[in-house]
Amino acid sequence: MDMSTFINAIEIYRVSMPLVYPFRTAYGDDSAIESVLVKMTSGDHYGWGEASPMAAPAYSAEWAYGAFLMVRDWLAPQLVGRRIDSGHDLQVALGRCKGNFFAKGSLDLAWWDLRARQLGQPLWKLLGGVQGEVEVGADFGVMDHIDKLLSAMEGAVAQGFLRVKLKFRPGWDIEMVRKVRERFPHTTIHIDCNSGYSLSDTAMFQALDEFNLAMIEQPLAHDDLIDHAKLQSSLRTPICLDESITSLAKARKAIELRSCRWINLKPGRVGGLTPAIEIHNLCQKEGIPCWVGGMLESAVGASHCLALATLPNIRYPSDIFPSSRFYTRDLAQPDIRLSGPSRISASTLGGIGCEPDPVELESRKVDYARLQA
Ligand code: OSB
Ligand code: MG
Repeated sequence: MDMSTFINAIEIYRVSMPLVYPFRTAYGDDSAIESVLVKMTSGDHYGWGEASPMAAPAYSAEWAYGAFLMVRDWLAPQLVGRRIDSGHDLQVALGRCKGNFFAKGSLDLAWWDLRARQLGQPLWKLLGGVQGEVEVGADFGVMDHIDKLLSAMEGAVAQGFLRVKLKFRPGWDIEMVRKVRERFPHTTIHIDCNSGYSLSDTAMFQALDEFNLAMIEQPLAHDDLIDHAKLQSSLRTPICLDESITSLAKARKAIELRSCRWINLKPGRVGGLTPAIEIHNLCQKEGIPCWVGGMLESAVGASHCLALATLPNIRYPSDIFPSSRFYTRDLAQPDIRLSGPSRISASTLGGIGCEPDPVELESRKVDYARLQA
């Protein structure tokens, strides 16, 4: 088989996917997820990628419409009509453009799916995964009342979820954790602050130490490493960085500065699977465990996350959820389902093993572009 990958065409879809209920975090409330799906074609083969930076530039500086334009006008033109034989080649080709990690990530993911389909191999095996079934957690956003959260948690614990992640923001904070801990003294719990705090909140984070949280995800600014190092040195509870880790270089600096003891790996946030694997390998060497985060992607993006989560230094249940958690009908099929309590299996088919349903894709489509060699 000819294993060179000449990129004949790239198609880009901006879609809006209504959520079953609004997702509420420290950075805002969303009732639909805007996402960008990318189809990369080489000869008879194709692969799918996804960028899901959210509709507004509130989680990071990127946003879905911006990512669509970025891929259309700057990134895809660097690839179409060229041979791209590795993730490294692709990153070099896109490297002239600064930042825009989610946008770059959509193309990197599409390339990996394409390559795995060309080889007729499941993506997780091509990435070097150790086993096809991964551990996943439950997570809960901000709710109207603590009783709603407690009963939702009862359900998750009864279903056997191995850990629960709680969104944490001013007004839904330490008192919420106190009540949850009272009711669930032994459950593995962590909080995600989505960069809602500053060093002036150090005393509050120190007070959280008594609740034995598994970690505190991204307490401080989205682009900070230094204040996180200061905060970490004053806490027993480990800090996990999410937003702050946008590249291999940032991961190296975070480790050197001791800004965190865990890293939440999101392929989109770091520019794709190629840099995500590099960060994973660096963390493994440096003794920093990782887990995989999600952005409420369709099954396309979630399947890439699943493949990444099969790597050996993924040591905490990941934020990968059954499609029904967020969507009445997933844009892609087959959708994501639990394979057992707190477990999801990566597909045994070639590539990521799923793709957008054409009817669903058409009905969710807001913008479309096609570049051809
Ligand atoms: O910070 O981890 C985050 C979802 C969208 C944007 C940012 C984040 C999240 C999550 C993922 O928390 C958890 C989930 O998919 O419910
Ligand atoms: Mg997070």
